[in-house]
Amino acid sequence: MKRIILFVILVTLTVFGSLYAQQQGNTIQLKHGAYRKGVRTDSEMQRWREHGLGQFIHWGVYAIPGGQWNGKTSTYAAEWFRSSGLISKEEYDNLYKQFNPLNFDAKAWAKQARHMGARYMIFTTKHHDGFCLWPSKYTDYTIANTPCKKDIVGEIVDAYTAEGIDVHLYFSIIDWSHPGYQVGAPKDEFLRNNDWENYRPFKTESDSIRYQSFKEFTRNQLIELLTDYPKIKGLWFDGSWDGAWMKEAEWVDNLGMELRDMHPGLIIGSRFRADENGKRHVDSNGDLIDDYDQRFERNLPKSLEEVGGNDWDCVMTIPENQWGYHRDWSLSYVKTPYDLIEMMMQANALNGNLVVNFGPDDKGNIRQEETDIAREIGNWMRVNSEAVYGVHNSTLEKQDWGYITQRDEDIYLTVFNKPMNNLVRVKLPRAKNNKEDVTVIDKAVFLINGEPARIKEGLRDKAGYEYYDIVIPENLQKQTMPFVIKINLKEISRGDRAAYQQALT
Ligand code: JFZ
Repeated sequence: MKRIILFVILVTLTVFGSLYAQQQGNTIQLKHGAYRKGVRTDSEMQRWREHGLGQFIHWGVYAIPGGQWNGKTSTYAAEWFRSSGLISKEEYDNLYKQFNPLNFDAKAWAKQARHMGARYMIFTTKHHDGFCLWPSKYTDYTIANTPCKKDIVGEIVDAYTAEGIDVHLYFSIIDWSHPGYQVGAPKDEFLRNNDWENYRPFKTESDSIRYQSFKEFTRNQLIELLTDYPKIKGLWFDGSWDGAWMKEAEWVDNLGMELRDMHPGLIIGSRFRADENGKRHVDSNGDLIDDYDQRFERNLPKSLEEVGGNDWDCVMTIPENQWGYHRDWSLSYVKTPYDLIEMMMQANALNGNLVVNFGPDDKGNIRQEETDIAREIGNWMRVNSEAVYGVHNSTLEKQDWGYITQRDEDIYLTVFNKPMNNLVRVKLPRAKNNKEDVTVIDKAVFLINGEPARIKEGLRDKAGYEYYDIVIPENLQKQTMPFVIKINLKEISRGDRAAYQQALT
């Protein structure tokens, strides 16, 4: 009998044990996947999360043609000009000999970024063409061999850091200038067969051997950047979709650890490495690789579900798809300060940062349109940045008039679509003690002038939710830029609700 009981217990344990394991999701054991579930909680990452707004700068020798050559205009992204077909590779690769940005003034750029309200910036140390804006000792294709000779990266890091703006360095894995760099066999070859194990990025053995020198070169340059610019906060990688790089999961993973060891707190986005199955950004188990999601390039998420609980930023161009300087901005729609502020609030309301890209010209000037945008965003931020820095998704449900952000008990309603009846409707959450209490608006004030807002009597829908309307006063009805109403909620007893409503009218 005892044996039978023991047997039954064992069977029960086994069955429930395996059911439990299944419920936990069949996670694959990965050697080079994500090392963490959920977000980083250290102070460096906490600081990054609170930036709200950043600036991206794409600068390099592509600013010389600025999208045009011999009277012809490229519709390609200006920083891809080498591939535009309008210039020979040879001609492009000699442009650096003319790179002489006499008006470059890192301090002026940094001041402008601070006035705009940016809390971090990302700077292209080296784009796909391989030209280095710092005097790298591992190649001759650098700023040191131009008439300019300045250490541009060094000046940027110092100037921005002095303005209180954290610097992250953009680094392209793809490097067309290095003899060991092989355009790994097209990734579609892998995508067609979906057979990662047998995917071979190189056509020949010697390509694969030469690639070793490229890997060493890349490692040397990254170590050099961290050694020479210890003030930086993070690395923003690009071009890691290259098939050869994606096949190097172990090597790249080790390199990442080496860089992190060198620079405690270093922030690396999800665009650096793939796991051993060639999965980028998120690994084969769906977990985010490295510290924040870089997938929302020029494409904001629409909901918190899309964000999946991760940290993220969205880098955004001002024209449609131009990162580097393009002389001709008539090629596409050019975003307005209003558009960019709206994108920033959308990002902030979904726990992300918006990063606005600037592309200075070959003289080192920031174009007039970008200067105007920086100034207008800055003017707005001076009044409303409370709704931007250190905020997160609000417990209040989004409404059609705009976006809602929150910091502790302070809730910020940023109104973009001003309702024609001049009433900003707020749907209030149920009180925690639902039976006896109701939630009401305690305080409401317009950030633009500090004036308290008038609240109209509450309505209640069939599901028992309460709605209150905030009245847009006459002096704000003609306001064309978005404005912010800061509110606080409180819970009062149902009995007091009548008195509260009475006080509103
Ligand atoms: C890359 C670069 O090729 C481009 O020149 C620019 O530097 C940009 C910031 O990054 O372009 C990309 C990279 C990834 C996507 C789109 C464009 N993507 O994931 O959709």
